[in-house]
Amino acid sequence: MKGWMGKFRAIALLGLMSLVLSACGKENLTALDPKGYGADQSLYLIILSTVIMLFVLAIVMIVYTIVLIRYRKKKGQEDYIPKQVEGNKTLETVWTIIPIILLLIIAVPTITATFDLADESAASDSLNVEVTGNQYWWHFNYEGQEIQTSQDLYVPVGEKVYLNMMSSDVIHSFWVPSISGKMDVNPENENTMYIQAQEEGVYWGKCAEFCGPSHSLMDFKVIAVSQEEFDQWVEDMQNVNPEAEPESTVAQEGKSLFQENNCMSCHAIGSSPAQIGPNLTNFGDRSTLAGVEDLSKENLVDWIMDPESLKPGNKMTGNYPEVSEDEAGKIAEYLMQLEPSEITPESAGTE
Ligand code: HEC
Ligand SMILES: [Cu+2]
Repeated sequence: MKGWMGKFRAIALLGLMSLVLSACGKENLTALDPKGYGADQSLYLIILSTVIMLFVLAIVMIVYTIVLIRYRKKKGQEDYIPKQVEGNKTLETVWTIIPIILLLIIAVPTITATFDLADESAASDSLNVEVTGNQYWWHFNYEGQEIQTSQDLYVPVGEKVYLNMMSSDVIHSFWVPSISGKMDVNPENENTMYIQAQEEGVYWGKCAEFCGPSHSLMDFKVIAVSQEEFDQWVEDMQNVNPEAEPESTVAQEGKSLFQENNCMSCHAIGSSPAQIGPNLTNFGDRSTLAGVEDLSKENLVDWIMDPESLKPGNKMTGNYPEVSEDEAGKIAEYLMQLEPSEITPESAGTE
């Protein structure tokens, strides 16, 4: 009875795990389908070490089975003591050398890749972006370009883009599985890495270091576009007039409400470096709200009235006057029409 229960439990656990794990590997959020140089290297190392580990497992299991069958205690030989091999030089040498060789096979490419990915020699001729991790959103400052943006990081495909990363509060970790490995984002010191997307597309990023109640909602995107599209995007972003009057009267009222309700003390529109909250210059071009929810007017109104229910512990809640649904609707109208560029997550392809 006991044995039967044990088997049943094991099978149930296995079934549950396959079910849970089969959900891993969402398109554009998987290290197993690399679309960037760092992710390419990681996958190669994952496969290499897995193959070597499976090889070791197979050898050990084969030896184990042979020993079990061949040397088991036989009838009539109960007192038989097999030949003792303790201290056998040949055996000791063989089982020391083989693991060393296997470890070297893993270590050499690992160390090479580590140095390769830490190479900064091209940094001064490349695009540099200052990345700031905040509870629970990401800020991107395109160095020397007068462009500040949040949540969506636009990069030219095929180019190395150097990220100089710091946190404004606690430790976060920048991770875009399809593009590159992880890098911790610390409050005290700057960490750098480069990303190099190999195909155009939209790649999802995650904060990979527990940073508070909304840690799992600290999503962002890397949007890889052609060099021409990227140049166009840069131009569009640089040409934004933060004071521009919206066309519709509702949006105009929304703009005034946005100014009156303290929103601007945290949110900049245009290339202002202020960043207590996400920069909203191209807010209407985004496809997600606060990194996690589909961007629609309805969701935006809900967010403005009650950000806490979407992202517990966020730094916006309670820091502005209460707004009515009608006011929130007008503000939403204003924010949604902040669409400076034709280059958006939608235009960049798969969502
Ligand atoms: C005390 C600073 C502060 C004030 C004041 C503030 N916000 Fe925020 N806001 C934030 C922070 C911080 C976030 C990011 C929340 C998160 O994702 O964890 C945010 C997020 C947002 C977002 C989502 C941005 C994105 O990139 O998707 C919108 C829209 C927004 N706020 C609108 C407003 C409006 C409208 C007001 C005024 C009624 C306002 N905020 C007032 C700090 C503030
Ligand atoms: Cu985080």
